[in-house]
Amino acid sequence: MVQERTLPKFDIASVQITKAEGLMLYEDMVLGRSFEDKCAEMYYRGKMFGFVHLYNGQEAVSTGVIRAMRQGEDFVSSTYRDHVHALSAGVPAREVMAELFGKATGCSKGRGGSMHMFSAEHGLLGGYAFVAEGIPVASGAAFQSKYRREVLGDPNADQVTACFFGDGAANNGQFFETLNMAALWKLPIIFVVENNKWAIGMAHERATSQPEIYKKASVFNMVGVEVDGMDVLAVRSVAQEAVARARAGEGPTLIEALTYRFRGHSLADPDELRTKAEKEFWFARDPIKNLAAYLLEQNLASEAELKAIDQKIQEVIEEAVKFAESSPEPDPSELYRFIFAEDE
Ligand SMILES: Cc1ncc(C[n+]2csc(CCOP(=O)(O)OP(=O)(O)O)c2C)c(N)n1
Ligand SMILES: [Mg+2]
Repeated sequence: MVQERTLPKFDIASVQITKAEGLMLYEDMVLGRSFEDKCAEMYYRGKMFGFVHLYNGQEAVSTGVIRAMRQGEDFVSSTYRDHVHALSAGVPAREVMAELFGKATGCSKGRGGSMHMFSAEHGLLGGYAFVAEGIPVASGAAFQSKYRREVLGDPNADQVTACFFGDGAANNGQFFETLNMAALWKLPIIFVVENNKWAIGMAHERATSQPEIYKKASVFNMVGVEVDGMDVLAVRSVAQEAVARARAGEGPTLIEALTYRFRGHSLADPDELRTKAEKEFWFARDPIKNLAAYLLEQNLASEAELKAIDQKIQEVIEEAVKFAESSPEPDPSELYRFIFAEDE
């Protein structure tokens, strides 16, 4: 069995968090998990088609990073594993579910499906199905913020972009080319690699000469940090530093979050390659259970308050499914719309 990489230590005593912040982080992660569980159910009931990649287990990364940013102002780019990034960015669950059902009310008007969540309103630059495809797109968004601020003199153009991708994507050429430019031009961007140890059935260590991805930042003269991606408070802490660095014009950061997907690569994957011991190592580090325990121990929440959030989220998810089911299909007469930008 492959030895598990040692998760970086985090000084939990350094955390300063209010009750409201703690509950917000908990609610966002529960929303992500419950949404994905419902998705699996709906997929197996034949409500959605094509590949569907779930995010269970990785919630602390989405919540920790995106909830350290400005909702609706900053930008987020994702991969084909994008539902939960969309939710953390504030896209309503009903619009994400409707997109999965291919309905006209979906956030991409039913044209994208699972792998192509998009919302201009929420700064969501899209889910991208080609591995590493979002890296240059996100960097373009960061470039335009910098250009508007420094060249066009717009003081409000201080948006930060978070660019999420997997360990597999970090072996793709676009990663190297784009990180070079982003560092050279000091772009306001955070590259977040979600190292879940696997690229479909390829183990990261088997495919990668230097598996510690954060170290690759140094060759671009960029800050690189590794973080326990199962600990939302740790992720949030490194994300806050990276956001501040980007906003201050001090350039990009590469964050490597060590995490694990609790399900197969997609809902079509029987998940037979990963060992039971490996899965159990990571299941024991469930980020939602971790945060719940912390909030209870610090008297930042009671069992009843956490239960009330779980209940509220169940209602949100049920409503999202009803909305998706009762929404209309896209009208065939609109087949050629939304290919190019249109005037509102
Ligand atoms: C350019 C490109 N090559 C190959 C594929 C097929 N493919 C889909 S997902 C995937 C694995 C990517 O793994 P990783 O980046 O670690 O993301 P994860 O699925 O673990 O979130 C591959 C090779 C693709 N989508 N795009
Ligand atoms: Mg991976």
